[in-house]
Amino acid sequence: MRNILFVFAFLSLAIHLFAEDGSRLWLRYEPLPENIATHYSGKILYISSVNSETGKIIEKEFKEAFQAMTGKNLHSAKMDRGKNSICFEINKKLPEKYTIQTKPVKNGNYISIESADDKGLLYGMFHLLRLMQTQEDISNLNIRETPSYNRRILNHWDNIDGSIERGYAGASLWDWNDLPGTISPRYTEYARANASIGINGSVLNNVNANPKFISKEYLLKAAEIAKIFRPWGIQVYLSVNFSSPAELGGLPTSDPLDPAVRQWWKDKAKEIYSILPDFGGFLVKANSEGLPGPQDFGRTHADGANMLAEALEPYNGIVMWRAFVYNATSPDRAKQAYEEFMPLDGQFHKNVIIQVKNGPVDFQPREPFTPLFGAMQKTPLMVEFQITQEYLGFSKQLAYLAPLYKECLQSDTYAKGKGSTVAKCTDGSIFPQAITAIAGVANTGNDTNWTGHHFAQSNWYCFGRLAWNPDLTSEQIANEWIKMTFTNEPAFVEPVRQMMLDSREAVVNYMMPLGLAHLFAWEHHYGPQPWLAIPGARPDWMPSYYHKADAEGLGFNRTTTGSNAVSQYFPPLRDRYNSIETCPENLLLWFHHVPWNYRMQDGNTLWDELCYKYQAGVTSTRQFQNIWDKTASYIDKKRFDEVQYKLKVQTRDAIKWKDACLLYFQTFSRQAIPDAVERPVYDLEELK
Ligand code: GCW
Repeated sequence: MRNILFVFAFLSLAIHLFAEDGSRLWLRYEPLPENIATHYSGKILYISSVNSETGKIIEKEFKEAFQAMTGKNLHSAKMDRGKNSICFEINKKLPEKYTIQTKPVKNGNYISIESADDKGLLYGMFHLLRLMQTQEDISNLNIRETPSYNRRILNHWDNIDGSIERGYAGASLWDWNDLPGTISPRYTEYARANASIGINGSVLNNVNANPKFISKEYLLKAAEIAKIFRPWGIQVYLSVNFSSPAELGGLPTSDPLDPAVRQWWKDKAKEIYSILPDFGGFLVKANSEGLPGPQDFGRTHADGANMLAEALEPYNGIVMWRAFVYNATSPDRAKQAYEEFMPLDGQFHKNVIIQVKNGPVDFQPREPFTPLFGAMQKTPLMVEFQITQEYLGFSKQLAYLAPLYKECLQSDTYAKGKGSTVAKCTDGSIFPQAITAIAGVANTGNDTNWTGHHFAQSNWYCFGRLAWNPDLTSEQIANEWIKMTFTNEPAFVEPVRQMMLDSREAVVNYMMPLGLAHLFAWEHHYGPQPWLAIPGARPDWMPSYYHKADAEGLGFNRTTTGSNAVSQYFPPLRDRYNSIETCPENLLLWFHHVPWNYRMQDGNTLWDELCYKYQAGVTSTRQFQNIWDKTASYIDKKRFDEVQYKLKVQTRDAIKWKDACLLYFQTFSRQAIPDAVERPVYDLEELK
């Protein structure tokens, strides 16, 4: 009995060597089943010509992972490519970023990972480990990989005081107070996680930028972070405040055409590169939401961006200038980025790239793509996605975002005929461009599990994977992520994958279906407040600006008889959106003001359809609870319980969304909620 207890205690110690608290992300390297493990036996690590810091990282990571997964030790050798060895080799002439191939050798074969540089070998290593973790067959490999975008960047909206704008996973990872003296071990963990999914850049601070971030004091702090990131292939970038010359430098102006201001930025760039030799460049939010910019001095976005670009050019730095601009008086916010930036096409310096949010308003659960994609043909553009779930339920709700990202990247702009997808218009394949990039607003924080919700890790993961290759399917990515993060057990993987794939549409349905947008509560953007009307507040911050509900119907008329936003798209898309008959129903209320009794494709009236959509959203969240409850035996109790609790909150809040929106819109439609829809459990007045 005592022995049994002892064995049991030993086993559970072994099993819980690492707490399953989500901190290990998708890099858990769980032991492989015996039959698979034997298959990998006898392989030797062989690294040639990689003596860099990165080379050391590869050797350590691969050995540890291999040992953890197979129980077998690898021996480093620098001599020959023996049978069953795994070789990491620099091949300067390789056209791809890396290859992983099975190659013959005397009496057998070996695995060869090749790249022109050590960063490529790092990515190749993580690729091979991923194949092992997901129990793929690695006996006959012929993999050639090249990333679609050269710069794959996380944007952190992290502030100097450690808070994170729209962050739902604790405080900032960067301990500005303790830097540069104290280095958190999480900097390395963060860099490693990013490298494992191909992310190679990080903007450390909020686009609502404190000028102090480019003071010498803070540059020295950022330099310590950069030192940790460097061998993992991650470049540091900073957001800058356009008024820095005045606010930090004490100049009387920050006018971009003022010679003293231009010189100030040149000197600043010189200082930055003396401290951060491989600094990536600036991210700029200017003349947006009250932030300063060139228009304050009667200058254009191009004047502002080009001044910064000239300062960074000698050091190969770039400027990512955001197109997120809108003002309170515009009759249609969705048109503004296009109106302000199109006239400037071709006027930007060659190291400027315009960073454009995926949709024309603001990271809503569903928007059409921003019409600047495909339209600005003489200026490089990059997509900005939001990984943090500002408008998709924070870290309280499960919403797997690969389908949202892909919907945008695969949208056909028709800029150069059929097939001119947003991805192709931004990756250099249609419009040759010196810089290609893609950005995601990070959802990381100092929570133990990094992202608050265990499933929110999948959004960090899928952003990286799609930034590398937008052609991967949402399903494929979910599959990998689930297997690495939880278990390879099919009885777990399959239903959980389906839940993930359905989750974004569920959120759309219970929050704002059929093309509705911005029904969010004031400021925090979590719950519904479609009725919100604050006297004197900016009209474009009020939900009624977007839904336009009245006795006749619902939705924003953006057709040729309305704001004419449709004209910003190329034909035939423009015409498709313009006609109520051909407009995709999932964007109907984005483009049209639709009568309550309008017949939808399935024969329902708009009102009934709207009710069914809200119900479908709630029903999905119930299904997620059911699916999850059946998974308890496959995973650890801690993560099971935490996800179970969050799914309960999600259903509760989905019901709130449904009741709030239907009861409010009912005051306009004056029609009954169909029988098949659950009766409201809240009162409108109570919700208000
Ligand atoms: O989505 C909105 C957010 C702001 C954010 C802004 C932006 C950083 O509500 O918090 O500010 O967009 O993207 O600049």
